[in-house]
Amino acid sequence: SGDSEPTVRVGSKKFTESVILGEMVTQLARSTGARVEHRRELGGTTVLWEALRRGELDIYPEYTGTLRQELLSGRNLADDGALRTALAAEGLRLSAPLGFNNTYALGMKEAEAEKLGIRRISDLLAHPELRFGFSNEFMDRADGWPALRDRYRLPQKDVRGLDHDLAYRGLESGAIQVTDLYSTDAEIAAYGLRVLEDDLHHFPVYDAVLLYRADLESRAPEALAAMLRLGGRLSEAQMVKLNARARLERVPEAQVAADFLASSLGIS
Ligand code: PBE
Repeated sequence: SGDSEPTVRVGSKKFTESVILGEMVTQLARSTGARVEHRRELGGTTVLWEALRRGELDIYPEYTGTLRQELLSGRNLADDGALRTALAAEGLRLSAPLGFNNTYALGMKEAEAEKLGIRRISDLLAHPELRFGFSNEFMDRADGWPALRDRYRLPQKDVRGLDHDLAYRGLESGAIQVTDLYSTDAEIAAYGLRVLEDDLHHFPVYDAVLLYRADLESRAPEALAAMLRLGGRLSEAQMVKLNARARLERVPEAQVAADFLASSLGIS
């Protein structure tokens, strides 16, 4: 790599929380003087994973459940050590958990769920006419719609894929009645949505982590140490608030990240 190559290449997935976390990591690495590039909203989970493995990225925010159920599915990686060992074989490492779980969940408008008597995902069996709209990635992930449908024997046929950021407006307009929520989305409270109980425990825990190439340890040790300071620093309530600033108040992700780093880690 020549002089024009940045030392650290950060990636983020195409949704707000991932971009905020990518910005935090970027700014932390920059605070050590490193040259850092953030490839924002690069794509879905598979795109980020492949770019990291090819060496086109050095680090991006990921979730433990996504590693276990989707990226490394089919192996028994239930305990932490097994997951870390499987990643090490790919030249990859995991940070400490950042401190929050962002799980998938199914959601409906509160009033509609109440009227139909739906509290649990199992309750959807009695309502085959409901219109489902799922984020595109959820439509074909190993932990997504096909597996959820099989687990619960859900009968719905009106099921479409859509951009996650459009799902909430779809619920508002009535175009769809059920969608996959990300549990740290600020819209859940803002739109008054009911989160259905996953009574058969389909979804695993999705602890947020940083996933990075092991070679960063020798290539950019100071930048890496700075980025790893994010471990344990974000509660679920905190992440929901940060998502709310970006999504509901339309504050740019870089600003949301900068304000958080200044107030929580004293970095400016
Ligand atoms: N998640 C839930 C997904 C999107 C929503 C955070 C586990 C992921 O990015 O893997």
